[in-house]
Amino acid sequence: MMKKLEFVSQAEIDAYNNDGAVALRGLLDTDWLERLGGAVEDDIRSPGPFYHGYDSDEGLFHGNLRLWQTHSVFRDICLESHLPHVAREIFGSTKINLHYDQLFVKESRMSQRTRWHNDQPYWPVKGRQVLSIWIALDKTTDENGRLEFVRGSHLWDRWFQPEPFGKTEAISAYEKNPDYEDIPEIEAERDNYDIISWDLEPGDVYVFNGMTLHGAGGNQSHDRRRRGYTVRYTGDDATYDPRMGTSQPLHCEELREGDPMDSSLYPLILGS
Ligand SMILES: O=C(O)CCC(=O)C(=O)O
Repeated sequence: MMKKLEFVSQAEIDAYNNDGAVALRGLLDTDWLERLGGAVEDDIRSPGPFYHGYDSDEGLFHGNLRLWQTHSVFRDICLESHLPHVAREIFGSTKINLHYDQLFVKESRMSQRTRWHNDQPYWPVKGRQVLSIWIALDKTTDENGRLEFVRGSHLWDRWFQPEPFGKTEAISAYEKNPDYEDIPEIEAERDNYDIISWDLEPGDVYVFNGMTLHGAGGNQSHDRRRRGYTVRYTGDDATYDPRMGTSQPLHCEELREGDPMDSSLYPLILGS
């Protein structure tokens, strides 16, 4: 028997499956937003070990990952909140593992774009049940850098070579994977792509597939930040795949290629 849906509607699941991205409204309440807001300031003041800011001449862009391992608020939202249940409903899976979490704070007047990319080429994970939940901590519009997605690109099965995001990123170059292709000029040829996006209120989220092409404008606002916090989960079919070009901080010594993700880096949260 089908399990009853508690957090998402069937229409939202269909949109995720067909388009590769969907906006869910009001997923985080004010209590979570306050706790996360405080945790973000903690990380800016005293960044956790995987800080890799994307600052450039164009402004301040604080980035970090694997925050759940060092801050209790990030740990709680990743492991103990309703977010893994949201992922399970969307996948229709029996199990959920945390993949990792990541912070993207574009301060006002930070004109640098988030380049177009799809995520899974950066990640040592194989499978279709791989998603991200990008949480808006601020009102997010075209002006301050909302995310944009190429509709249906998660179904292309095209793996684009990872490139660094900014000059101060810890990784200055990703190993070239001969099976990957260079990313096309999406921004210069926007009219050739079916680009979708939504404005978000604080507490709204984007959910998108690990293979969906996405990017974001800079923050052109003079007084509005754009704090985005992403939590990523995997489901039943995900296996470890440390192929060339993937991000070293996501490699896990406990796992061999083809293993299910279950490990201390990718904890099993729901199911078995
Ligand atoms: O927030 C951004 O600018 C980029 C977010 C992103 O690429 C992601 O969460 O995968």
